[in-house]
Amino acid sequence: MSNPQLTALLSVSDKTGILELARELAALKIRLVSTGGTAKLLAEAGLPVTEMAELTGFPEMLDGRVKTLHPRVHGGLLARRDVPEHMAALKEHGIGTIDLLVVNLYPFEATVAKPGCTLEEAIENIDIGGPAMVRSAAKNWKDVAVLTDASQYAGVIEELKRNGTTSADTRFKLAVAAFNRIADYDGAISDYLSSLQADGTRSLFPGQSNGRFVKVQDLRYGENPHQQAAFYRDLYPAPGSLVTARQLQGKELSYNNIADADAAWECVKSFETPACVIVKHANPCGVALGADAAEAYAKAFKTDPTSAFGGIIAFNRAVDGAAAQLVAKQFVEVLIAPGFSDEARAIFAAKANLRLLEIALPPGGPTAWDQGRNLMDAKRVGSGLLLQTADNREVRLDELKVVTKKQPSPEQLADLLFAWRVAKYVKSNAIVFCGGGMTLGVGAGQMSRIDSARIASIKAGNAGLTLQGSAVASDAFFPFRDGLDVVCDAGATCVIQPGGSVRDDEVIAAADERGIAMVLTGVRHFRH
Ligand code: 93A
Repeated sequence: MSNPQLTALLSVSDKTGILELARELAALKIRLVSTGGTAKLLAEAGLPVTEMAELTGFPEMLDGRVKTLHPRVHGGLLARRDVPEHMAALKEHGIGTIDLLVVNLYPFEATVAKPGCTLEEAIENIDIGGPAMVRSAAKNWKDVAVLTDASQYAGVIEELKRNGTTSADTRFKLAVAAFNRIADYDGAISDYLSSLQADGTRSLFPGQSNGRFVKVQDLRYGENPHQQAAFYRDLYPAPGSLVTARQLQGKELSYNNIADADAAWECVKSFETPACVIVKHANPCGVALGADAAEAYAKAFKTDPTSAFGGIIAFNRAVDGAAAQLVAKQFVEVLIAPGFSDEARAIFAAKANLRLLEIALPPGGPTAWDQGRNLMDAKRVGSGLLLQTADNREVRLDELKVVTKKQPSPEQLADLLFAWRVAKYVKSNAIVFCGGGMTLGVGAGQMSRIDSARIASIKAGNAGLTLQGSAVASDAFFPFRDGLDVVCDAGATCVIQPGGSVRDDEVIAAADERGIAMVLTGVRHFRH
């Protein structure tokens, strides 16, 4: 069935599928009106098409900036067919109705995504006439069908063929999709321009999102298979952040992979010397320093070989053949490093599922990357959002305060600072035993500090490691001496903790009584 009175206006930048659509419309005896490039394409294909200039009586002008901004277009789109005065006005001014609008916009997003895009190029790709028509048509959805994406063509054609018209339900859905598209488009323009100053230089810093995020990819599912999920990044990612990773091989990253990879990468990049971090369920289950990547891995693995199975492993040095050979012995979900040698790539190539992520370390070293930048950390709660600046606080050696009679040796101080750095990346309550530049026992995520201490000590025992003479970090103060007694009983001889409890005196006296050294950081690292 066809309706000879129907008119379709076609004006598309992305011409995918437009010829097929136009052919179907023409076959349904729908009149085709089109703008320059689109009209040319249709005419060349032998389709009957009215040029926009013919409809408006004006040539396209100002380099195409004004093509469809005309009452003959907007009157035809906006007139309510059920209001006699509207129809009379159209008649009076010789304007025909437009019943179907097919528009996709100047490729603004793709243009600004190109490296080296100038402000001028971006500006020329801001579509004015397209969104104006889309808005007119979508506002008048009761009478006009508006198509803004090639994926909609087939369904509409099918409906037109079947019923000679589109249903109100279809037109409403198309109108909603149209306004969503315009909102996204305007959002992209607003994001881009907000990031610049008039001379084209940046006004946003890396790591800033301008309150809007850019979708990286849809994910197969969320934390669990029944949850839907997607991955978004800041508008301008901080150099060296996870979103700048290049995946070299392996299966698609999952929601949990990304969360754990971030935990592992953030932790490992906080060390200056070669380090390896193994993460399971968002917590480090092995962290170590070494002369090279292979040694760091071997030590990190020793902390908790059981948990390391199926873990996420991150290095802050390129992975060479020696390290790759060791890692390849265990089951790994994701491996992250600033680089991989050819030999390492060849070894991992045999493990097709293993996801290899390459991320350049942030320039300027582990702590310089975030200086002066307002990196935000977000957490969804109910119908709200908790925002805070990221926990970028690093404690320096000269900030530590020894509060016990016993002074820590230089080796102990080094282990304490190492333990402290690791504890920052362990979920609270965090108790981390360390020695010789490696974790010996990690107690994470318990509701009581004393239980975290007990668990850390049990885990060290299970891994066959001794805690005699170990250094231990607690992410927050000991509220009572009982937690301290547990770590001393386990064999710790020095402790690092923030201090600040009303019972600090009791805890410090207990440390003296047990003959251990204790240093306070004055900084807390809760991580929930
Ligand atoms: O420069 S515009 O903002 N001015 C207009 O009046 C106008 N009308 C349609 N851009 C305008 N368009 C856009 O032209 C459409 O949104 C579409 O993306 C493009 C199609 O042009 P052509 O048919 O010449 O390839």
